[in-house]
Amino acid sequence: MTEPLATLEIETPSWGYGDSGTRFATFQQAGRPRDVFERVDDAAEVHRLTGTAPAVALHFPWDAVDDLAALRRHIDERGLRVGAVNPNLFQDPDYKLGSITHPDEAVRRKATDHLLECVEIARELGSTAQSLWFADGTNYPGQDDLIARRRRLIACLAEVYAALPAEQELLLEYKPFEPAFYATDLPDWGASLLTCLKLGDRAKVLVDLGHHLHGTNIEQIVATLHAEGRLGGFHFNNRKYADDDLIVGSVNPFELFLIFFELGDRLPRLTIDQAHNVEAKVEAMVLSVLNLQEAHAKARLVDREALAAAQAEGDVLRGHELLLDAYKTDVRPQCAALRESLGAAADPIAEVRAYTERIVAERGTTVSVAGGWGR
Ligand code: RM4
Ligand code: MN
Ligand code: MN
Repeated sequence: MTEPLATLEIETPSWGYGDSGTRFATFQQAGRPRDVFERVDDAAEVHRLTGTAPAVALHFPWDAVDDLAALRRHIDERGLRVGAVNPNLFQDPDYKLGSITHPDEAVRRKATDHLLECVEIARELGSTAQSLWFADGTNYPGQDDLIARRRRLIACLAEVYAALPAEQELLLEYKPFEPAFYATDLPDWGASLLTCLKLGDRAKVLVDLGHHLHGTNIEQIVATLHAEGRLGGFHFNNRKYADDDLIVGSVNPFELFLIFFELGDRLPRLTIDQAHNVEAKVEAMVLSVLNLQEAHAKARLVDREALAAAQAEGDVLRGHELLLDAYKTDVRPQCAALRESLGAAADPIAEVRAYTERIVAERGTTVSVAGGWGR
């Protein structure tokens, strides 16, 4: 009975527990973690309550420490493992005109060196992926040479790929706009995939649900990349408008269900990438994991045999109805029972409130000095 949840492994993001903001303000929250060790503690609580969030993805330098072995030990002691390592190439003032696409060779060198440093960090922490997102792009036509930027991007990534140990993959995110508003250097899955094909087999595309223009059929992108063996994983979140980074499944739960349906039994790396600006952070993360559990469980209810038969017969609506049958099933009791059988909580939302009260009392309202947008 534990099977459907036992196959699910969600990585929660260290940066989702710290302060985050919009370009207007960052609201500091009482009880927020003061360092990466406390961010790991929050991730461990999410796993304890849900039973399916055994890894924590890290962001560098937000999560930088002097002693990586101590961080690895802490993660281990909390019953977690390290997820993907996410280099940060978007906050240093040197990157105003780009990082690995910057017109100045010296800036590209600095950016590439950070990526290489992250490869070593991952090796020391036992992580198996570099998850890359570049804020690179231009704001105006004519600002820079688009083809030259692409050449620079590929040259830098080829150097990084060559340095990857066998156990690490390179995951490449894309995003149509923001912070650049004319031409983002990796704007869509096609641009990411073409780059991955140039790099090698262990370079794969990462799909962030908030990184598409409206009307894009994300589940079809997922199906295509998955079939080609080039789907590296996800950054799960949800949005109404753009890269809103809201709780997974909060706005479009049907899309989430369809994504799991397309994934079938072969699940890639499933990471959450959220920014909680006004909501309680640990509770938001728990809710995201629960929504992922439910979407996954519903997708497994689809009668695939009947579906194949309907499709073969050209019965247009029968196939659609079979999907709806699964989607409309209330799987909450089943998921609660499965969580309990994994030793997690039947009702994680009810239990997380006590944890939030405890961390507010213990951590207080001290301003954190690092670890996210508030730094
Ligand atoms: C970006 C992108 C990256 C994430 C940063 C914080 O929009 O989604 O994956 O690391 O935000
Ligand atoms: Mn992302
Ligand atoms: Mn994003």
